[in-house]
Amino acid sequence: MDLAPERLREMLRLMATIRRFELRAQELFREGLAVGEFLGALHSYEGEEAIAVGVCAHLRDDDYVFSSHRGHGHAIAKGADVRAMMAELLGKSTGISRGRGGSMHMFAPEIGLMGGNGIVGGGTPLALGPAFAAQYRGTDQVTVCFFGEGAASQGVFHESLNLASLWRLPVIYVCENNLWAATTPICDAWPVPDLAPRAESFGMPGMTVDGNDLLAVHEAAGEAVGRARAGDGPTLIEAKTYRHRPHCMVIPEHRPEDERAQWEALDPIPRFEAWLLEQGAISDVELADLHTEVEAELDAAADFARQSPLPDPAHFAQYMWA
Ligand SMILES: Cc1ncc(C[n+]2csc(CCOP(=O)(O)OP(=O)(O)O)c2C)c(N)n1
Repeated sequence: MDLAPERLREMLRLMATIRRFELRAQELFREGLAVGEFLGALHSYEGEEAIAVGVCAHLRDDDYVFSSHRGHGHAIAKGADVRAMMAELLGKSTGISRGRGGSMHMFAPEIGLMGGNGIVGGGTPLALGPAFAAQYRGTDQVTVCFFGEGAASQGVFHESLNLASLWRLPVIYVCENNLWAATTPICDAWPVPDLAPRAESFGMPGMTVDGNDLLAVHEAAGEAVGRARAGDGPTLIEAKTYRHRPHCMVIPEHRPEDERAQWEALDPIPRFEAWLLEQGAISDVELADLHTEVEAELDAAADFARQSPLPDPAHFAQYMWA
C-alpha cells in the first residue's frame, strides 16, 4: 500500500463522518416526524462507507458523481459540506439544494455532485451525459455512477452500459450490491450470483470486490478511473456489501438475524481501523481524537440545521424553469 498515513487517516475520517452523519440523521428523523420537520424518506448508508470513500478518493472536484436514493455517503465522500447536507434533510434554506430536495436530492455541481435519484436506476443513463461531454471536449474528467443491485435489473441499466462501451465513454458504474433491494433478496431477483461477469456481454471490464474492504475498493477503483482518464472506456465494479439498517426508516427489518450478524462482523470501519493500528498508521489516542472531532462536527451540523430558517414561501418558484 503506497498511500501516505495522512491520506489513510483522511479516508478513515470520511468513513466515520458518513457513519456519524447517518446516526444524527436518524435521530433528527425520529424527532422530526413528531414535529413534521423532516423532508421525505431516509435511506441509511451505514455499512457501505468503504465503497463511496474508496472510489471517490480517486476523483477530482471536476469529476462527476451520480448518486442513488441511498446517497449521503457519496455526497460526503465527494466533498459536500455536512452542515448544508443536514440542513437539506430538514428542508432548510441553507440546505445543499436550498431545501428543495431533501435526503435523496443532495446536489452540488460545483464539486461534481450531480445529485441523488428517487428513481431506481435513474442515474445510469444520466451519467452518460457528462461522460460524453468530457470525451467530446477532450478533457480527462471521469464520471462515476453509484447504484444498487436492484437497479441492475432495470432495462435502462443495460442500455446505458451498452452505449457507454460502444462509445468508450469515461464512466465507471459502481454497483453497491447489498444483497437486498428493499425487501427482495437477490436470490429472488437474479438467476446468477454476480453482476460483474455480465460486463463481458457489453465488451467492458467487470470486477467484483469486497465492498467492506476499503483498500480493495480503492485499488479496483484506481484501475477503473485510470482506464477512464486514459480514454480506454468504461468499467463495471460490483462491490459486495450489506446495509446495517432496514431499507429505510419506515420499513421494518426483513432480513434474517444470523445474516445481519455475519455481515456486521465485517463492518468496514473497525476493519480498516484494525489495519491502520497494525500498520502503525494511527495510534489509539489519534483514533479516539478522530472520533471525538467527527462527533463534534456532526453535532454542530445538526444544530446548524435545526436553527436555519425554512425557505420563504414567497420564493417557492425560484430555481424552477418556467
Ligand atoms: C423505478 C423505481 N422502481 C421502484 C422504486 C421503489 N424502490 C425504491 S428503493 C428500491 C430498492 C432498490 O434496491 P437497490 O437498487 O438494490 O438499492 P438499495 O436500496 O439496496 O441500496 C425500490 C424497489 C423506485 N424508487 N423506482
